[in-house]
Amino acid sequence: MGVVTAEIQGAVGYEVYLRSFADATGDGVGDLHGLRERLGHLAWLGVDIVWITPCHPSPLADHGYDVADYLDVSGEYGGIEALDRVFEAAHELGMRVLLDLVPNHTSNRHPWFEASRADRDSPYRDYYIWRDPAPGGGPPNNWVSHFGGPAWTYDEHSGQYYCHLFLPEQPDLNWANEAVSAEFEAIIEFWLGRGADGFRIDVAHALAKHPELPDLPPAAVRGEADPDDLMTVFDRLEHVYDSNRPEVLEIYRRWREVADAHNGLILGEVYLLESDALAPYVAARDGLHLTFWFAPLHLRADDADGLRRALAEGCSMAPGSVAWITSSHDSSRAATRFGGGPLGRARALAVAALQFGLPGVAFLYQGEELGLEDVEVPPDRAQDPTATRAGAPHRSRDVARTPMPWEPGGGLGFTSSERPWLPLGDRDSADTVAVQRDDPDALLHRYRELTGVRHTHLMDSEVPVEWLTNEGPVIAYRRAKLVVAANIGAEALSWQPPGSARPLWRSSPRPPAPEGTLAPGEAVWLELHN
Ligand code: TEU
Repeated sequence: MGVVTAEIQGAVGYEVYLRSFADATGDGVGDLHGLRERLGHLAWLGVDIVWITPCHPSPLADHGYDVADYLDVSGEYGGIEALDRVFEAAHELGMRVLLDLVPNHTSNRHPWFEASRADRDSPYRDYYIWRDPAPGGGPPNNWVSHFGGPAWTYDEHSGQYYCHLFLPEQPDLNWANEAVSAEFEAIIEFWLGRGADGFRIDVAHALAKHPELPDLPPAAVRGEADPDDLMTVFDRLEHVYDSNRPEVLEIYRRWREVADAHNGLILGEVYLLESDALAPYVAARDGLHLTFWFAPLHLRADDADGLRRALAEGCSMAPGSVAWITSSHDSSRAATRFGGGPLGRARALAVAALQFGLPGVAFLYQGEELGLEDVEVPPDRAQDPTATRAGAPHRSRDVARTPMPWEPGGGLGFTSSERPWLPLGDRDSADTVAVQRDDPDALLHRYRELTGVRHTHLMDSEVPVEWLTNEGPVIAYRRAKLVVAANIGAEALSWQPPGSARPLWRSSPRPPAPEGTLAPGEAVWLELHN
């Protein structure tokens, strides 16, 4: 399976949404000095791999997912030396650092795009996807942007359209051009040589496009688009030519060689919700080391059967190659999605407990360890382009991106600024790291114990997962002597392990559940005696 994949088995990952993690400079925006000062929290929690969202210079049309220079770090975050210090401090604490690599598109302010747009004869013209208008005028095909509207913008100056699967400020690179491949291999070499331990690869499924850019067929089953929600148009098309093209796998084969030469890790944000489609990205163990598996991130609170299926499907891919995730900066937080309040928080912990017993890497998103719920962001404070531009405020990702609550008081220990870039929301002192650390009953300690049992009960990724329930709100499985069970329903249910066992970890429901039952949202880890 390769050195890196073997080394990271059983690891715990953590997503740092940099702008909202810790602000050391008092400007209301999180930065790398702030992150370095708070790395001790992550080490204490048991984190092995820290993924930092993009920190490169950017006009911030999509909060850093529009990169203007891949080889530097934004001054707003402290510049490149501040990132060097983060690498050093993380390594001293035994943690790896993954940068967020955005290879599907650049910023429209990247010098490559500026040169590409300025002159049709520039060598950079072919770094991007330019096409003449369709025969009667208008965009070259029916592709649409994730954020609504056509995936094409007309450039008056050069008389052609350019392709963008996200905002017009995020022009898509042309991965059929060898020069683009060479640029990214150099970028990967640069950061691995400078102290990064690998990359989370943004939109990893979409880099290669069908060379003829044919129209996309309509999706078979998804009904009519909502005219008030531009983002629904994207879901009404079958993404067979703009996504998941076979050529994309070749890109990761090349990156894998570069990464392995530096003991670096490549983790794809491969946003494909069927395991059959996703498996080829990791199956041959010659491409991505790891892929995120997003199916568990789209479930309703009470959909136990869907969750069981999503977990089992995740296990059906190459063992040890899945990065498990229940929350991210792109989705509503798990505690909210699973119903909010004490039950929502308990279910979020229960789902984490299920994922933490599985092979691969289990990720937490900042604040998940505190049981944080979404924050409602008023329209006049909205930042996310899905809210401000795509006509889909109810889909705004701002709700999961508000600042991390470290300590009680004015700026919650996040900032000394009066006006953080996103509001702090109605967090109370019991939500903060400092208060939860002092309270042995707080969720933070349950998450920390969970990372602990994951590490101490590490087993070979080939040890199969045997499902102990096939239906109903109790999800339980066994791997060798380990048994993990969770009740994600709203009622207490009776449940017995398949033999005598000693407890390794429990989610401590209040009031405690009687012997032989699991309370709503309760989860346990047990070790069978034989
Ligand atoms: O997200 C890409 C992506 O695939 C998701 O936006 C997905 O389409 C969506 O969650 C479906 O509901 C990445 C980043 O994580 C995101 O923050 C960026 O906005 C986006 O890429 C563009 O770079």
